[in-house]
Amino acid sequence: MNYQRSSSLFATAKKYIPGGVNSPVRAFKAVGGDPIFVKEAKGAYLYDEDGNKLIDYIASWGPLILGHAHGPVIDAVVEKAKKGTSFGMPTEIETQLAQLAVSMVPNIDKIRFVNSGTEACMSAVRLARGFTGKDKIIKFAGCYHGHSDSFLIQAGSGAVTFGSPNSPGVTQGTARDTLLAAYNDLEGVKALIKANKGELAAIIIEPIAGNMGCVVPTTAFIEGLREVCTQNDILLIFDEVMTGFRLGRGGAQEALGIDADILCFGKVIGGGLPVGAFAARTEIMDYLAPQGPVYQAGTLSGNPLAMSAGLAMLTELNDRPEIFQSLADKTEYLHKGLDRVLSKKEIAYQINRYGSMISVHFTDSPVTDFTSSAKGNNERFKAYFHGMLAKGIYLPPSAFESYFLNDALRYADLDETIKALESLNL
Ligand code: KE4
Repeated sequence: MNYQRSSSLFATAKKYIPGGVNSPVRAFKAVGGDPIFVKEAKGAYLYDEDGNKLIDYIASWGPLILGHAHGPVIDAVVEKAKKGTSFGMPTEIETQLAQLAVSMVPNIDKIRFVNSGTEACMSAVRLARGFTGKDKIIKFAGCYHGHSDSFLIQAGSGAVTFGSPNSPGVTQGTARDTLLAAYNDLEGVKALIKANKGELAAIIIEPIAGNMGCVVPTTAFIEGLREVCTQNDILLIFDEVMTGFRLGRGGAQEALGIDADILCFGKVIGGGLPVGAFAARTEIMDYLAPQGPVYQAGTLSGNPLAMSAGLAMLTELNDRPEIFQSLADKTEYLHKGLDRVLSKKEIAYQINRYGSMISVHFTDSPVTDFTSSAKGNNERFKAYFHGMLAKGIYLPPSAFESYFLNDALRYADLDETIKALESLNL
């Protein structure tokens, strides 16, 4: 496949945009080579600037769960845009999306819209600190909650790719209030709670992790986490930016049967436009300005254009919940096919999967946390990524990411993906 125009566009982009991209993980640093520039997309397919057609497994990192340029979403956005895009004033559609989200997600009475998952998680932590009057939080190595200072401590996703888990610019003062635990290590969490008695406002976690590849919590760990939070008056924050409205109407809370105190959303809730959100029971949410003392704001928060995309997407998912099972079935089919092919190649590999989230790791030990994920053979991952790309399969350009299947993918696309892997020498 020819990528000349992408490379030329990348060279120009680098003159005006740091690293040529507006988000680091897109730059292919983890896999080498120049990033692919997309011209347009429809359904499960990307069409790049060199005329290549690619089967898409990232769906803009999760949002496009119904496929690219999905008719009802596009129609809603076009119609709304004709009436103005944003007013900085309340509009009915914000309440309509809020009401729908609250009806779909367990344990929330109210929701506040923001413009990204980062804003959602950052605001959720500030709210937890304001509500509890305590400063410290626990996060997990390999989990990524956006690029707010408090989270860039052994973060996952692009932050790991750059091998600079503690980003310059994050002060010691900030880092001091973020404690680090290992995913699936409940004893480690208990030790941190004991050593910081009475100081912990919240524990924030990706309930199904996607930013160290897909990593699934053990039942004992996630149930134990809920228990220790309750026992120690610590708020449990589920970062459902990836899992929310992807694993099912009620996201990871419903799938795992765990009640969180504050929920963070992004990606799917915006239908492909910039929307994040955080939500909780009234007692907590009413601490937020202008109702309560915890300040949080945003010029474009809840803008009707983005709301129209989110409302169209969540309405369809709410009306057609069978989509979630269909996505999980397709992901299981892909898992079995990749497993069948890789098992014949006599190489060490693991495939982690939950719902429509899946990832391949080239390591012989189970991937249950960041340490085990980081043991993956990245040279082999690079060969895998570029080999699949050469066959027209677009996977996440980093081993520290999850794939996101979309509803437009057909079984024929999955077969083509499995066949492409069969042709690779890894
Ligand atoms: P954004 O600020 O990128 O909208 O969301 C931050 C975020 C928060 N929480 C979770 C669980 C997330 O996965 C993310 C963002 N995900 C990455 C992909 N792993 C976004 C891709 C990128 O950084 O360009």
